[in-house]
Amino acid sequence: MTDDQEVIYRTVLDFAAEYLTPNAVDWDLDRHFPVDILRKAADLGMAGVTVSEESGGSGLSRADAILVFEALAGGCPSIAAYLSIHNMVATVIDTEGDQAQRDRWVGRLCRTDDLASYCLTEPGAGSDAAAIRTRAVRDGDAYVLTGTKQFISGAGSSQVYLVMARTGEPGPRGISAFVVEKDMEGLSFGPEERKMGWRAQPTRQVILDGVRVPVRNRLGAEGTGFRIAMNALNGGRLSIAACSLGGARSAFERTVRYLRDRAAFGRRLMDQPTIQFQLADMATELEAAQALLQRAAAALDEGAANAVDLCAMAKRYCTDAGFSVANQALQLHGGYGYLSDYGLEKIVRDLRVHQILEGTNEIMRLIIGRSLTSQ
Ligand code: FAD
Ligand code: 2MC
Repeated sequence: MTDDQEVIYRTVLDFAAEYLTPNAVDWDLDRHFPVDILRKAADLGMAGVTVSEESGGSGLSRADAILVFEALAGGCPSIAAYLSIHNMVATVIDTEGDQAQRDRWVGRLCRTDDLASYCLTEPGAGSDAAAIRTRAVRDGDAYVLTGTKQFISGAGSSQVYLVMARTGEPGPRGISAFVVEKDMEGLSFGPEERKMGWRAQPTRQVILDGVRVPVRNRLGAEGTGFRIAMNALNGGRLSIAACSLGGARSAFERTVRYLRDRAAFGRRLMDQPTIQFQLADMATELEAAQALLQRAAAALDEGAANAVDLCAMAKRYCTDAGFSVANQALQLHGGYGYLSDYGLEKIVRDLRVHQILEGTNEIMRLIIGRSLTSQ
Protein backbone atom coordinates (compact mmCIF):
# COMPACT_ATOMS: atom_id res chain seq x y z
CA MET A 1 0.00 0.00 0.00
CA THR A 2 1.11 3.56 -0.67
CA ASP A 3 0.96 6.04 2.22
CA ASP A 4 -2.30 7.43 0.84
CA GLN A 5 -3.79 3.96 0.56
CA GLU A 6 -2.75 3.21 4.12
CA VAL A 7 -4.66 6.30 5.28
CA ILE A 8 -7.74 5.34 3.24
CA TYR A 9 -7.71 1.75 4.53
CA ARG A 10 -7.22 2.79 8.18
CA THR A 11 -9.94 5.46 7.97
CA VAL A 12 -12.49 3.00 6.60
CA LEU A 13 -11.46 0.30 9.10
CA ASP A 14 -12.11 2.81 11.91
CA PHE A 15 -15.47 3.72 10.39
CA ALA A 16 -16.44 0.04 10.12
CA ALA A 17 -15.32 -0.66 13.69
CA GLU A 18 -17.34 2.27 15.04
CA TYR A 19 -20.55 2.05 13.02
CA LEU A 20 -20.85 -1.39 11.41
CA THR A 21 -19.29 -4.09 13.60
CA PRO A 22 -21.27 -3.31 16.78
CA ASN A 23 -24.60 -3.37 14.88
CA ALA A 24 -24.12 -5.92 12.11
CA VAL A 25 -25.65 -8.91 13.91
CA ASP A 26 -28.72 -6.95 15.03
CA TRP A 27 -29.31 -5.46 11.58
CA ASP A 28 -29.18 -8.98 10.16
CA LEU A 29 -31.61 -10.36 12.74
CA ASP A 30 -33.98 -7.39 12.37
CA ARG A 31 -33.59 -7.16 8.57
CA HIS A 32 -32.79 -3.49 9.06
CA PHE A 33 -31.33 -1.43 6.19
CA PRO A 34 -29.38 1.35 8.00
CA VAL A 35 -29.77 4.29 5.61
CA ASP A 36 -28.54 6.70 8.32
CA ILE A 37 -25.21 4.85 8.42
CA LEU A 38 -24.95 4.98 4.64
CA ARG A 39 -25.23 8.78 4.99
CA LYS A 40 -22.32 8.77 7.44
CA ALA A 41 -20.32 6.70 4.94
CA ALA A 42 -21.17 9.25 2.26
CA ASP A 43 -19.77 12.03 4.46
CA LEU A 44 -16.40 10.22 4.16
CA GLY A 45 -16.71 9.90 0.37
CA MET A 46 -17.77 6.26 0.30
CA ALA A 47 -20.89 6.76 -1.82
CA GLY A 48 -18.90 7.99 -4.83
CA VAL A 49 -15.57 6.23 -4.39
CA THR A 50 -14.69 5.98 -8.09
CA VAL A 51 -16.80 8.98 -9.19
CA SER A 52 -14.73 11.91 -10.45
CA GLU A 53 -14.08 14.79 -8.07
CA GLU A 54 -15.69 17.24 -10.57
CA SER A 55 -18.97 15.36 -10.15
CA GLY A 56 -18.74 15.32 -6.36
CA GLY A 57 -17.03 11.97 -5.90
CA SER A 58 -13.77 10.85 -4.31
CA GLY A 59 -12.01 10.23 -7.64
CA LEU A 60 -10.22 7.12 -6.41
CA SER A 61 -8.75 4.39 -8.59
CA ARG A 62 -9.97 0.78 -8.60
CA ALA A 63 -6.83 -0.14 -6.69
CA ASP A 64 -7.94 2.27 -3.93
CA ALA A 65 -11.62 1.29 -4.13
CA ILE A 66 -10.96 -2.38 -3.33
CA LEU A 67 -9.35 -1.26 -0.08
CA VAL A 68 -12.45 0.75 0.82
CA PHE A 69 -14.81 -2.18 0.22
CA GLU A 70 -12.53 -4.71 1.90
CA ALA A 71 -12.29 -2.56 5.04
CA LEU A 72 -16.04 -1.85 5.09
CA ALA A 73 -16.89 -5.54 4.70
CA GLY A 74 -14.84 -6.32 7.78
CA GLY A 75 -17.70 -4.60 9.64
CA CYS A 76 -20.64 -5.88 7.60
CA PRO A 77 -20.38 -7.56 4.17
CA SER A 78 -24.05 -6.87 3.43
CA ILE A 79 -23.75 -3.10 3.87
CA ALA A 80 -20.39 -2.95 2.10
CA ALA A 81 -21.85 -4.86 -0.83
CA TYR A 82 -24.90 -2.62 -1.09
CA LEU A 83 -22.64 0.44 -1.10
CA SER A 84 -20.56 -1.18 -3.84
CA ILE A 85 -23.68 -1.51 -6.03
CA HIS A 86 -24.70 2.09 -5.28
CA ASN A 87 -21.16 3.15 -6.25
CA MET A 88 -21.36 1.12 -9.46
CA VAL A 89 -24.46 3.03 -10.59
CA ALA A 90 -23.03 6.42 -9.58
CA THR A 91 -19.84 5.67 -11.52
CA VAL A 92 -21.77 4.52 -14.61
CA ILE A 93 -23.79 7.74 -14.75
CA ASP A 94 -20.62 9.77 -14.21
CA THR A 95 -18.69 8.02 -17.00
CA GLU A 96 -21.46 7.28 -19.50
CA GLY A 97 -23.80 10.19 -18.89
CA ASP A 98 -23.78 13.65 -20.47
CA GLN A 99 -23.21 16.79 -18.40
CA ALA A 100 -26.95 17.29 -17.75
CA GLN A 101 -27.29 13.71 -16.52
CA ARG A 102 -24.23 14.03 -14.28
CA ASP A 103 -25.58 17.31 -12.87
CA ARG A 104 -28.96 15.78 -12.21
CA TRP A 105 -28.02 12.56 -10.46
CA VAL A 106 -24.37 12.06 -9.59
CA GLY A 107 -23.90 14.66 -6.84
CA ARG A 108 -27.08 13.51 -5.12
CA LEU A 109 -25.87 9.89 -5.26
CA CYS A 110 -22.45 10.84 -3.83
CA ARG A 111 -24.21 12.50 -0.87
CA THR A 112 -26.74 9.60 -0.60
CA ASP A 113 -29.54 12.13 -1.02
CA ASP A 114 -30.61 9.40 -3.42
CA LEU A 115 -29.76 5.69 -3.30
CA ALA A 116 -29.24 3.63 -6.45
CA SER A 117 -30.02 0.14 -7.77
CA TYR A 118 -28.67 -1.76 -10.77
CA CYS A 119 -31.33 -3.62 -12.76
CA LEU A 120 -30.11 -6.20 -15.24
CA THR A 121 -31.39 -9.63 -14.10
CA GLU A 122 -34.90 -10.78 -15.02
CA PRO A 123 -36.93 -13.81 -13.97
CA GLY A 124 -36.08 -15.49 -17.30
CA ALA A 125 -32.58 -14.08 -17.84
CA GLY A 126 -29.84 -14.16 -15.20
CA SER A 127 -26.54 -15.57 -16.43
CA ASP A 128 -27.68 -15.10 -20.03
CA ALA A 129 -28.04 -11.37 -19.56
CA ALA A 130 -28.21 -10.60 -23.28
CA ALA A 131 -31.56 -12.45 -23.35
CA ILE A 132 -33.44 -9.82 -21.31
CA ARG A 133 -37.00 -9.11 -22.45
CA THR A 134 -37.90 -5.83 -20.73
CA ARG A 135 -38.91 -3.59 -23.61
CA ALA A 136 -38.37 0.13 -24.13
CA VAL A 137 -40.54 1.39 -26.97
CA ARG A 138 -39.95 4.91 -28.28
CA ASP A 139 -43.03 7.16 -28.12
CA GLY A 140 -42.29 10.78 -28.94
CA ASP A 141 -39.94 12.32 -26.40
CA ALA A 142 -40.08 9.25 -24.13
CA TYR A 143 -39.62 5.49 -24.04
CA VAL A 144 -42.29 3.26 -22.57
CA LEU A 145 -40.67 0.56 -20.41
CA THR A 146 -42.43 -2.71 -19.63
CA GLY A 147 -40.97 -5.76 -17.91
CA THR A 148 -39.80 -7.21 -14.61
CA LYS A 149 -36.36 -7.08 -13.04
CA GLN A 150 -35.53 -9.81 -10.53
CA PHE A 151 -33.40 -9.83 -7.34
CA ILE A 152 -32.76 -6.08 -7.33
CA SER A 153 -30.61 -4.97 -4.41
CA GLY A 154 -31.87 -1.87 -2.65
CA ALA A 155 -35.14 -1.92 -4.60
CA GLY A 156 -37.92 0.03 -2.92
CA SER A 157 -35.41 2.10 -0.93
CA SER A 158 -33.53 3.48 -3.95
CA GLN A 159 -34.64 6.57 -5.85
CA VAL A 160 -32.47 5.89 -8.93
CA TYR A 161 -32.71 2.67 -11.00
CA LEU A 162 -30.26 1.91 -13.79
CA VAL A 163 -32.42 -0.29 -16.02
CA MET A 164 -31.23 -2.25 -19.04
CA ALA A 165 -34.05 -2.71 -21.56
CA ARG A 166 -34.48 -3.81 -25.15
CA THR A 167 -34.87 -1.08 -27.77
CA GLY A 168 -33.88 -3.19 -30.79
CA GLU A 169 -32.81 -6.56 -32.14
CA PRO A 170 -32.45 -9.72 -30.01
CA GLY A 171 -29.07 -10.18 -28.29
CA PRO A 172 -26.60 -7.75 -26.73
CA ARG A 173 -26.73 -5.08 -29.46
CA GLY A 174 -30.44 -4.42 -29.00
CA ILE A 175 -30.14 -3.24 -25.41
CA SER A 176 -30.10 0.35 -24.05
CA ALA A 177 -29.56 1.73 -20.54
CA PHE A 178 -32.00 4.08 -18.78
CA VAL A 179 -32.20 5.94 -15.51
CA VAL A 180 -35.66 5.29 -14.06
CA GLU A 181 -36.77 7.29 -11.03
CA LYS A 182 -38.78 5.91 -8.14
CA ASP A 183 -41.67 8.35 -8.48
CA MET A 184 -42.33 7.55 -12.16
CA GLU A 185 -45.84 6.29 -12.80
CA GLY A 186 -46.04 2.56 -13.48
CA LEU A 187 -42.99 1.62 -11.37
CA SER A 188 -43.65 -0.74 -8.47
CA PHE A 189 -41.82 -3.30 -6.35
CA GLY A 190 -42.35 -6.91 -5.34
CA PRO A 191 -42.36 -7.97 -1.68
CA GLU A 192 -39.02 -8.07 0.14
CA GLU A 193 -37.36 -11.43 -0.56
CA ARG A 194 -36.58 -13.64 2.44
CA LYS A 195 -33.04 -14.82 2.00
CA MET A 196 -30.09 -16.73 3.47
CA GLY A 197 -27.81 -13.71 3.88
CA TRP A 198 -27.52 -10.03 2.88
CA ARG A 199 -30.41 -9.43 5.28
CA ALA A 200 -29.32 -5.90 6.17
CA GLN A 201 -30.40 -4.74 2.70
CA PRO A 202 -33.62 -5.29 0.78
CA THR A 203 -33.93 -7.41 -2.38
CA ARG A 204 -37.10 -7.03 -4.45
CA GLN A 205 -38.47 -7.29 -7.94
CA VAL A 206 -38.68 -4.03 -9.87
CA ILE A 207 -41.83 -4.04 -11.96
CA LEU A 208 -42.14 -1.67 -14.92
CA ASP A 209 -45.67 -1.39 -16.24
CA GLY A 210 -45.68 1.11 -19.09
CA VAL A 211 -43.30 3.53 -17.33
CA ARG A 212 -42.77 6.66 -19.48
CA VAL A 213 -39.08 7.48 -19.25
CA PRO A 214 -37.95 10.69 -20.99
CA VAL A 215 -35.40 10.26 -23.79
CA ARG A 216 -33.06 12.47 -21.77
CA ASN A 217 -32.85 9.61 -19.20
CA ARG A 218 -31.23 7.24 -21.72
CA LEU A 219 -27.51 6.77 -21.02
CA GLY A 220 -25.39 6.71 -24.15
CA ALA A 221 -26.68 5.84 -27.62
CA GLU A 222 -29.40 3.28 -28.34
CA GLY A 223 -27.91 -0.21 -28.45
CA THR A 224 -24.98 0.51 -26.12
CA GLY A 225 -26.71 -0.61 -22.93
CA PHE A 226 -25.15 -4.07 -22.79
CA ARG A 227 -21.64 -2.66 -23.15
CA ILE A 228 -22.45 -0.11 -20.41
CA ALA A 229 -23.81 -2.86 -18.14
CA MET A 230 -20.82 -5.17 -18.69
CA ASN A 231 -18.20 -2.44 -18.26
CA ALA A 232 -19.85 -1.52 -14.95
CA LEU A 233 -19.74 -5.13 -13.83
CA ASN A 234 -15.97 -5.37 -14.32
CA GLY A 235 -15.50 -2.87 -11.49
CA GLY A 236 -18.46 -4.31 -9.59
CA ARG A 237 -16.89 -7.77 -9.62
CA LEU A 238 -13.73 -6.37 -8.06
CA SER A 239 -15.77 -4.68 -5.34
CA ILE A 240 -17.68 -7.86 -4.54
CA ALA A 241 -14.40 -9.77 -4.47
CA ALA A 242 -13.09 -7.18 -1.99
CA CYS A 243 -16.22 -7.60 0.15
CA SER A 244 -15.54 -11.34 0.31
CA LEU A 245 -11.97 -10.71 1.28
CA GLY A 246 -12.93 -8.23 4.01
CA GLY A 247 -15.59 -10.50 5.49
CA ALA A 248 -13.24 -13.49 5.45
CA ARG A 249 -10.35 -11.54 6.93
CA SER A 250 -12.56 -10.42 9.80
CA ALA A 251 -13.68 -14.03 10.41
CA PHE A 252 -10.06 -15.16 10.32
CA GLU A 253 -8.86 -12.52 12.79
CA ARG A 254 -11.70 -13.33 15.20
CA THR A 255 -10.72 -17.00 14.96
CA VAL A 256 -7.06 -16.39 15.80
CA ARG A 257 -8.14 -14.41 18.88
CA TYR A 258 -10.62 -17.11 19.87
CA LEU A 259 -8.13 -19.97 19.54
CA ARG A 260 -5.62 -18.15 21.71
CA ASP A 261 -8.13 -18.17 24.57
CA ARG A 262 -9.85 -21.50 24.06
CA ALA A 263 -8.27 -24.56 25.68
CA ALA A 264 -8.89 -28.28 25.15
CA PHE A 265 -6.90 -31.41 26.01
CA GLY A 266 -4.71 -29.43 28.40
CA ARG A 267 -3.49 -26.68 26.08
CA ARG A 268 -4.59 -23.73 23.97
CA LEU A 269 -6.27 -24.76 20.73
CA MET A 270 -3.87 -22.35 19.04
CA ASP A 271 -1.01 -24.66 20.05
CA GLN A 272 -2.47 -27.73 18.29
CA PRO A 273 -0.26 -28.35 15.25
CA THR A 274 -3.15 -29.32 12.98
CA ILE A 275 -4.95 -26.12 13.86
CA GLN A 276 -1.83 -24.09 13.14
CA PHE A 277 -1.60 -25.80 9.72
CA GLN A 278 -5.21 -24.93 9.01
CA LEU A 279 -4.68 -21.29 10.00
CA ALA A 280 -1.59 -21.21 7.81
CA ASP A 281 -3.62 -22.36 4.81
CA MET A 282 -6.38 -19.84 5.54
CA ALA A 283 -3.85 -16.99 5.80
CA THR A 284 -2.21 -18.11 2.56
CA GLU A 285 -5.58 -18.17 0.75
CA LEU A 286 -6.33 -14.63 1.91
CA GLU A 287 -2.92 -13.35 0.77
CA ALA A 288 -3.22 -15.06 -2.62
CA ALA A 289 -6.73 -13.69 -3.10
CA GLN A 290 -5.63 -10.19 -2.20
CA ALA A 291 -2.67 -10.33 -4.58
CA LEU A 292 -4.87 -11.40 -7.50
CA LEU A 293 -7.44 -8.75 -6.62
CA GLN A 294 -4.77 -6.02 -6.59
CA ARG A 295 -3.44 -7.24 -9.93
CA ALA A 296 -6.91 -7.19 -11.49
CA ALA A 297 -7.66 -3.71 -10.10
CA ALA A 298 -4.38 -2.37 -11.51
CA ALA A 299 -5.21 -3.92 -14.88
CA LEU A 300 -8.63 -2.25 -14.91
CA ASP A 301 -7.10 1.10 -13.92
CA GLU A 302 -4.59 0.81 -16.77
CA GLY A 303 -7.16 -0.38 -19.32
CA ALA A 304 -5.06 -3.50 -19.91
CA ALA A 305 -6.15 -5.86 -22.68
CA ASN A 306 -6.66 -8.72 -20.21
CA ALA A 307 -8.53 -6.64 -17.61
CA VAL A 308 -11.92 -8.35 -18.17
CA ASP A 309 -10.35 -11.80 -17.69
CA LEU A 310 -8.44 -10.71 -14.59
CA CYS A 311 -11.61 -9.20 -13.07
CA ALA A 312 -13.40 -12.51 -13.69
CA MET A 313 -10.50 -14.47 -12.17
CA ALA A 314 -10.37 -12.23 -9.11
CA LYS A 315 -14.15 -12.42 -8.60
CA ARG A 316 -14.12 -16.20 -8.90
CA TYR A 317 -11.07 -16.75 -6.72
CA CYS A 318 -11.76 -14.22 -3.95
CA THR A 319 -15.40 -15.16 -3.50
CA ASP A 320 -14.60 -18.90 -3.37
CA ALA A 321 -11.63 -18.37 -1.03
CA GLY A 322 -13.60 -15.90 1.08
CA PHE A 323 -16.48 -18.31 1.60
CA SER A 324 -14.15 -21.21 2.35
CA VAL A 325 -12.10 -19.24 4.91
CA ALA A 326 -15.25 -17.90 6.61
CA ASN A 327 -16.75 -21.39 6.78
CA GLN A 328 -13.54 -22.81 8.27
CA ALA A 329 -13.53 -19.94 10.80
CA LEU A 330 -17.04 -20.97 11.86
CA GLN A 331 -15.90 -24.59 12.25
CA LEU A 332 -12.91 -23.56 14.37
CA HIS A 333 -15.31 -21.83 16.79
CA GLY A 334 -17.04 -25.16 17.39
CA GLY A 335 -20.67 -24.80 18.52
CA TYR A 336 -20.16 -21.11 19.26
CA GLY A 337 -19.57 -20.45 15.58
CA TYR A 338 -23.14 -21.54 14.95
CA LEU A 339 -24.59 -18.99 17.38
CA SER A 340 -25.69 -15.64 15.96
CA ASP A 341 -24.06 -13.60 18.73
CA TYR A 342 -20.57 -14.62 17.62
CA GLY A 343 -21.15 -13.10 14.18
CA LEU A 344 -19.45 -15.92 12.29
CA GLU A 345 -22.52 -17.61 10.83
CA LYS A 346 -23.71 -14.24 9.51
CA ILE A 347 -20.45 -13.73 7.62
CA VAL A 348 -20.74 -17.21 6.10
CA ARG A 349 -24.33 -16.53 5.02
CA ASP A 350 -23.44 -13.09 3.61
CA LEU A 351 -20.44 -14.37 1.65
CA ARG A 352 -22.27 -17.34 0.13
CA VAL A 353 -24.18 -15.18 -2.33
CA HIS A 354 -21.01 -13.55 -3.65
CA GLN A 355 -20.36 -16.82 -5.50
CA ILE A 356 -23.70 -16.31 -7.29
CA LEU A 357 -24.29 -12.63 -8.00
CA GLU A 358 -22.55 -10.12 -10.27
CA GLY A 359 -22.08 -13.14 -12.55
CA THR A 360 -21.96 -16.63 -11.07
CA ASN A 361 -18.55 -18.21 -10.62
CA GLU A 362 -19.45 -20.58 -13.47
CA ILE A 363 -19.95 -17.53 -15.71
CA MET A 364 -16.56 -16.22 -14.54
CA ARG A 365 -15.04 -19.51 -15.75
CA LEU A 366 -16.98 -19.15 -19.00
CA ILE A 367 -15.51 -15.65 -19.55
CA ILE A 368 -11.96 -16.86 -18.82
CA GLY A 369 -12.38 -20.05 -20.86
CA ARG A 370 -13.78 -18.22 -23.90
CA SER A 371 -10.89 -15.82 -23.80
CA LEU A 372 -8.40 -18.70 -23.69
CA THR A 373 -10.00 -20.49 -26.62
CA SER A 374 -10.18 -17.31 -28.74
CA GLN A 375 -6.44 -16.61 -28.43
P1 FAD B 1 -29.18 -18.92 -13.78
O1 FAD B 1 -28.60 -18.04 -14.81
O2 FAD B 1 -30.49 -19.53 -14.05
O3 FAD B 1 -28.13 -20.06 -13.45
C1 FAD B 1 -28.46 -21.26 -12.72
C2 FAD B 1 -27.18 -22.09 -12.58
O4 FAD B 1 -26.72 -22.49 -13.89
C3 FAD B 1 -26.03 -21.33 -11.94
O5 FAD B 1 -25.27 -22.19 -11.13
C4 FAD B 1 -25.21 -20.89 -13.14
O6 FAD B 1 -23.85 -20.64 -12.82
C5 FAD B 1 -25.37 -22.08 -14.06
N1 FAD B 1 -25.15 -21.72 -15.46
C6 FAD B 1 -25.86 -20.87 -16.23
N2 FAD B 1 -25.34 -20.80 -17.47
C7 FAD B 1 -24.27 -21.61 -17.48
C8 FAD B 1 -23.30 -21.97 -18.47
N3 FAD B 1 -23.34 -21.47 -19.71
N4 FAD B 1 -22.34 -22.85 -18.13
C9 FAD B 1 -22.27 -23.37 -16.87
N5 FAD B 1 -23.17 -23.07 -15.89
C10 FAD B 1 -24.14 -22.21 -16.21
N6 FAD B 1 -29.13 -8.81 -10.33
C11 FAD B 1 -29.19 -7.50 -10.71
O7 FAD B 1 -29.32 -7.19 -11.90
N7 FAD B 1 -29.13 -6.49 -9.78
C12 FAD B 1 -28.98 -6.74 -8.46
O8 FAD B 1 -28.92 -5.78 -7.66
C13 FAD B 1 -28.91 -8.09 -8.03
N8 FAD B 1 -28.80 -8.37 -6.70
C14 FAD B 1 -28.89 -9.67 -6.29
C15 FAD B 1 -28.99 -9.94 -4.92
C16 FAD B 1 -29.17 -11.25 -4.48
C17 FAD B 1 -29.31 -11.51 -3.00
C18 FAD B 1 -29.21 -12.31 -5.41
C19 FAD B 1 -29.39 -13.74 -4.97
C20 FAD B 1 -29.10 -12.05 -6.78
C21 FAD B 1 -28.96 -10.73 -7.23
N9 FAD B 1 -28.93 -10.42 -8.59
C22 FAD B 1 -28.99 -9.11 -9.02
C23 FAD B 1 -29.09 -11.48 -9.58
C24 FAD B 1 -27.81 -12.31 -9.85
O9 FAD B 1 -26.91 -11.56 -10.61
C25 FAD B 1 -28.25 -13.59 -10.57
O10 FAD B 1 -28.91 -14.39 -9.60
C26 FAD B 1 -27.09 -14.32 -11.18
O11 FAD B 1 -26.52 -13.57 -12.24
C27 FAD B 1 -27.50 -15.72 -11.70
O12 FAD B 1 -28.65 -15.67 -12.46
P2 FAD B 1 -29.86 -16.69 -12.14
O13 FAD B 1 -30.15 -16.59 -10.69
O14 FAD B 1 -30.94 -16.42 -13.09
O15 FAD B 1 -29.25 -18.14 -12.39
N1 2MC C 1 -16.63 -6.16 -20.16
C1 2MC C 1 -16.73 -5.48 -21.31
N2 2MC C 1 -17.42 -5.94 -22.37
C2 2MC C 1 -18.00 -7.15 -22.26
C3 2MC C 1 -17.92 -7.91 -21.08
C4 2MC C 1 -17.20 -7.37 -20.00
N3 2MC C 1 -17.11 -8.02 -18.83
N4 2MC C 1 -18.63 -9.06 -21.25
C5 2MC C 1 -19.12 -9.02 -22.50
N5 2MC C 1 -18.74 -7.85 -23.10
C6 2MC C 1 -19.02 -7.42 -24.48
C7 2MC C 1 -18.39 -8.38 -25.50
O1 2MC C 1 -17.04 -7.99 -25.75
C8 2MC C 1 -19.27 -8.20 -26.70
O2 2MC C 1 -18.93 -6.99 -27.35
P1 2MC C 1 -19.03 -6.86 -28.96
O3 2MC C 1 -20.49 -6.96 -29.27
O4 2MC C 1 -18.46 -5.53 -29.22
O5 2MC C 1 -18.26 -8.00 -29.51
C9 2MC C 1 -20.66 -8.00 -26.07
O6 2MC C 1 -20.43 -7.54 -24.73
C10 2MC C 1 -21.46 -9.28 -26.04
O7 2MC C 1 -20.68 -10.24 -25.33
P2 2MC C 1 -20.77 -11.80 -25.63
O8 2MC C 1 -20.76 -12.00 -27.13
O9 2MC C 1 -19.72 -12.48 -24.84
O10 2MC C 1 -22.24 -12.09 -25.08
P3 2MC C 1 -22.86 -13.44 -24.52
O11 2MC C 1 -24.31 -13.21 -24.46
O12 2MC C 1 -22.37 -14.62 -25.30
O13 2MC C 1 -22.24 -13.62 -23.03
C11 2MC C 1 -21.88 -12.94 -20.70
C12 2MC C 1 -22.14 -12.55 -22.15
C13 2MC C 1 -22.25 -14.37 -20.37
C14 2MC C 1 -20.40 -12.75 -20.41
C15 2MC C 1 -22.78 -11.95 -19.90
O14 2MC C 1 -24.12 -12.18 -20.22
C16 2MC C 1 -22.57 -12.02 -18.42
O15 2MC C 1 -21.63 -11.44 -17.88
N6 2MC C 1 -23.52 -12.71 -17.69
C17 2MC C 1 -23.57 -12.64 -16.26
C18 2MC C 1 -24.63 -11.64 -15.84
C19 2MC C 1 -24.27 -10.91 -14.61
O16 2MC C 1 -23.10 -10.72 -14.31
N7 2MC C 1 -25.26 -10.43 -13.89
C20 2MC C 1 -25.03 -9.66 -12.73
C21 2MC C 1 -26.24 -8.84 -12.41
S1 2MC C 1 -25.87 -7.54 -11.27
C22 2MC C 1 -25.78 -8.26 -9.71
O17 2MC C 1 -25.81 -9.44 -9.55
C23 2MC C 1 -25.69 -7.37 -8.55
C24 2MC C 1 -25.67 -7.84 -7.33
C25 2MC C 1 -25.64 -5.90 -8.76
